[in-house]
Amino acid sequence: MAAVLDARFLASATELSQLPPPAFAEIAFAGRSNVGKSSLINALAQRKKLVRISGRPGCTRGINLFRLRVRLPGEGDADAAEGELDFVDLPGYGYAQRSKAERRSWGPLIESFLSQRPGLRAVVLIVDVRRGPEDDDAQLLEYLQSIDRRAIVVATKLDKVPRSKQKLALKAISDALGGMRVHGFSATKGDGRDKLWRSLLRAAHLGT
Ligand SMILES: Nc1nc2c(ncn2[C@@H]2O[C@H](COP(=O)(O)OP(=O)(O)OP(=O)(O)O)[C@@H](O)[C@H]2O)c(=O)[nH]1
Ligand SMILES: [Mg+2]
Repeated sequence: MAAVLDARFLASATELSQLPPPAFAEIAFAGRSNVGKSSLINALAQRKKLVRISGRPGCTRGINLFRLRVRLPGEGDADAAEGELDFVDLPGYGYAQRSKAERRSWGPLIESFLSQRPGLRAVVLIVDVRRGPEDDDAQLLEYLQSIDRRAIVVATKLDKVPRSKQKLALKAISDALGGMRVHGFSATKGDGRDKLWRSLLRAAHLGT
């Protein structure tokens, strides 16, 4: 399902005005620094190196835009349709080693993107399944709700939790978020990929 026919880097920006005007539905990926945003995008796109993975946290500093062409799941192969959508890798937040000035400069960039980008259909909020949502995650979620943006919560690095404890870990995160649906995901193993794709396509108005 959701075969990715093509995935390419489109643009990078440290200011909103540097981004190309929206052409397709956009899905943004947000989360704390080093949580696994870029890895998740690569796993969804089935490309090992579409997005650079940081050895050091805090690697993704600007906004990076990627364009994907996907085969949409249909009734049969004969009438399989295609669709395009854009993925937006947002800079990670909450990295303590960064200078105060830099940390402060990120809030507005993320915030202006989330509030002003007209084609934005959903924001994937990524948390570490072992840590759950932290204060800044909860604040972002609240902000998204206040501006009426759809949030999709993903708990990643699921492979780091023993299989027998995964359900409980996901339930705890869902409970902490007032019962929101939480997608388990592992970029290394591919767990959760199909279900997450289905949610993304639906949010982009490309799926059923
Ligand atoms: N075991 C495991 N490791 C992961 C997973 N996802 C990411 N990682 C590792 O976590 C580290 C950070 O991953 P990135 O994808 O660069 O994280 P990021 O959120 O994009 O980081 P910044 O861009 O720096 O904010 C890397 O060493 C990845 O290999 C996962 O699902 N499982
Ligand atoms: Mg990154």
